[in-house]
Formats: sequence, structure tokens, C-alpha cells
Amino acid sequence: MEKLKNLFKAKADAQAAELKELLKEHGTKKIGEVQLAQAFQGMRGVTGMVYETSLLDSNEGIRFRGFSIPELQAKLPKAKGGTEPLPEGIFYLMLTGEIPTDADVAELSAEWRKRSPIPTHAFKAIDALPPDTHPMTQVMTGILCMQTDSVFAKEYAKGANKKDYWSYVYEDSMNMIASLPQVAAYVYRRKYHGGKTIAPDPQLDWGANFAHMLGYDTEGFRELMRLYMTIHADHEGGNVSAHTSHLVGSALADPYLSFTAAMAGLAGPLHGLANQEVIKWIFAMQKDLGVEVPSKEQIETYVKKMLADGKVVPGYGHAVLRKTDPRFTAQMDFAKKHMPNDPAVKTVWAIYEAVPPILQSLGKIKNPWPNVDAHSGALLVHYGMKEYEFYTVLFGVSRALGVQAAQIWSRALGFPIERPKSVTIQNVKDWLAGKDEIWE
Ligand code: NMX
Ligand code: MLT
Repeated sequence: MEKLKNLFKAKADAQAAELKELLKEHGTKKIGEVQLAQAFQGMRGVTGMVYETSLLDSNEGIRFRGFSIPELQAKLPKAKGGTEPLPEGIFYLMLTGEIPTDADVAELSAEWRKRSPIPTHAFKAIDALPPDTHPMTQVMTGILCMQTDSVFAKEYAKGANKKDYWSYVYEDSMNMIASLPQVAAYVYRRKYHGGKTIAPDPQLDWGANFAHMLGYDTEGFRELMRLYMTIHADHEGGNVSAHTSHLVGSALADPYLSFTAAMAGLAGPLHGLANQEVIKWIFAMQKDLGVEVPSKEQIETYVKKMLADGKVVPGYGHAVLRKTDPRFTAQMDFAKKHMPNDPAVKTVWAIYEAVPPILQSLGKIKNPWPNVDAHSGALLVHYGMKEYEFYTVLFGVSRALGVQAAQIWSRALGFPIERPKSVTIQNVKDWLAGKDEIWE
């Protein structure tokens, strides 16, 4: 796959040269101001990092290298007979900025198949965990153990030239992305199917092969995996998983270390774990109400009680988005096409009618609309994957595509260690009392 690597190198060299000039001329221009409250509120709205692979508009949603999700669905290569984009395509696009051809994507599929061997100690380490360990913990263990094969770590130890860091990060990223579906499927089969693993099928694309190793061989589930792996791949740089990867990678921790850290962030219920929380909540609501598809009125009463009990409605709200997440809409469209009468799907749609006005009425929630996690579980349930603790792993396998493409860019552009300034509350008080400077 030297072609992709060479294409990236040419693009990155040109970008680095342009960036040098841009910063020489405009480096002192201000791109924003930080208010005191923002330092206490998760740095919301503070622009402080550069992340190349995607950009989020609070009203329109995510664009990958300028392309919206519907545009990607139209433009990216598909599997033979399929209608959903192949995830290989989104990785190629994020890395190079170019829409790949069918041949480019086929080459990348073949390359990932070639790169997928996994060290046996990674499986042994997973096996040392109790089988009921959360799948995210098991998968993170596997990824961390693959770190023994890190090309970056080995080359760094030998005294690599910093100009070549990107090349080693590229190798690790490609190897890791190639291996992740097998590690994830191993955990799924171990936890839920008595350890009966399924060998990869060398004829299949990356998403379909993942579906196959999980034990789901219908064309519907393969198409779902291709769509799922594409739309969860990236959400600009400030989200917890991408930012963690960016931060940890900036210390020159290798991709296995930085991606394990990113997965740990994704495992938080306010971030990626929300996808399991949504289905867990829907199952509980169905049980509590004794109905398969609760009515809008039943949902309203149920949600009001949850809010009164101090709980969050999973799958709703967002730190940046202010409208329905286009990733939710893409999944809703998939459901309309493949499973419009499925009870879990119909429940998700009833929640979509009931919840936003309630959240809006509270007056404090900045975004009452659904995010990506509000819909994904119902699609998986339809195909029989009801083990919701596994859902965040699927999100994570996809997220590797975005954060690793971004990591390769960060090293190619020579971004330094990330180290923002923090303050203490006493500093703030002293500054307000005129006793101290504002700190820079
Ligand atoms: N249910 C109940 N309360 C909420 C919700 C919700 N879905 N969303 C926000 N709030 C509350 C929030 O807790 C805060 O309350 P308080 O002032 O009492 O602390 C208030 O509304 C204002 O929060 P926002 O500024 O609107 O949201 P913020 O940017 O802080 O948080 C989320 C964003 C996504 C963390 C938040 O909306 C949330 O907890 N949602 C539910 C969990 C979820 O779906 N997460 C997945 C996000 C997507 N992903 O995959 O990562
Ligand atoms: C994501 O996909 O990372 C989530 O929507 C969270 C975010 O963007 O903050």
C-alpha cells in the first residue's frame, strides 16, 4: 500500500509548507476570547486545537473533509450490490482529503486483510479476565497488549528522526485498524458465545468481515456495519475520545497507547457508553410499562419521572450540536428502508416525538435533540444483537478510523506536546480582587 502512503506524504509535505507560511504571516491573529466561566465549564466553545479529518457545524452536523453524511453516502464506493459506503473509503478520505475510487478501496481492504495478525499474548491477556468483564475493558486490554508490536515505539527507541515519526504512526495505525475487528469479535464471542470464535473471511471487505466474525452473516447486518463504521468514525477533535487520542499522542505515546486511552474516554456514559445506556433504558421502560412499543404519552410520563429523579435521558443532548444529529437521521433512514415496523425502532421514533419538548421545557438544556447514540442500538437489536454492553466497542472500532487518520496528520505536521494552562480558584479570586495578574 505504498501508493496511499506516498499520496499522504505528498499531501502532508505541501500542507506543512503552506502552514509554515500561514503561521509566519498570521500566527498572532486572535481566533477567540475565553471567558472565566468557560474555564469552569469544560472549555465549551474554546477553540484551541487543530484536527484535520473532520469539522462539526452545530446546526448542520459533521462534515468529513467537507462532505456531509448524505454526500458521503452518494460519493463513497460501495460493496457489490450494496448501497452503504465502505468504511475503507472514509478512512482514505480522512487521510488524503480525496474521495477514493473503487480500486483504491479494494486495495485498502486487501492491505488491512494482510496486516491483521495479532500477537497471541493479546488473546491470552483477554482470557485472563473474568468472562463477564465489560467488553470495553476486554478490548482495551487486547489493544494495549498489541503495543508490544508497535513500530513507532521500536523506532523511537532506536533513535528515529522526528521527520519520520508520521511514517511509523502510519504503520501502527494501519496494523491496529486491521486487527481491531478481530480483537473485538474475539471479545464478543468469548463473552456471549462460549468462546466459539469465527475465522475471518478473506473475501470480505473490512465491515462485512467484522460482521462475519461477530457471527452475523446477513446482507442487512453487513450493510448496517458499513454504515455504522462510516458514521461513527470521527466528530472533529474536541470530543473526549478524539481529544484524548490527540493529547496522549502529542506526548509521542505510540498509537496503541493513545488509542487505548481514547477508548477509555469513549467508555464513559456521557460519551460512547451512551449507546448501551439507550437500549438498556428502552428495555427497562418496555418492561416497567409492560408494552413493546410505549405510546408518546407513556414515554412523557416515564421521562418526567426520570428527570425528577436526577437522571439524564441517554442519547439526547450534545456539547456542540444544536439540532438533530445527522448520524441519527442516517440511521433513521436506514431503519425506514430495512425495518420500519420493528418495535425497538418504533420506540426510538416515539421517544424522538416525546422527549425534545420535555427537555426544551426545562430551560437549561442547550440541545434537546437526539445524538448518534439514540438510534444505533435499535438497529442492532433488530438483527439480534441484544447484548448492549458490547455496543460501545462497535463505536470504538469505528472511531479508530478517525482518530488514527488524525494522529498521522498530527505527527506529519510536527504538532508539539499539548499543554494548556490551568488556574486555581484562589488565583481567580486574587485576580478578581486585583491582587494578581491574569496568567498566561
Ligand atoms: N438529559 C437530562 N439532562 C440533560 C441532558 C439529558 N439528555 N443533556 C443535558 N442535560 C443537563 C445537563 O446535565 C446540565 O445540567 P446541570 O446544569 O444541572 O448540570 C444542563 O442540562 C446543561 O447541559 P448542556 O450544556 O446542555 O450539555 P453539556 O454540553 O454539558 O453535556 C452531554 C452534553 C452530551 C454530556 C449531555 O447532553 C448528556 O449528558 N446527554 C446524555 C448522554 C449522552 O447521550 N451522551 C452521548 C453524547 C454523544 N456521544 O456519543 O458522545
Ligand atoms: C462524538 O461522536 O464524539 C460525540 O457526538 C461527542 C462529541 O462530539 O462531543
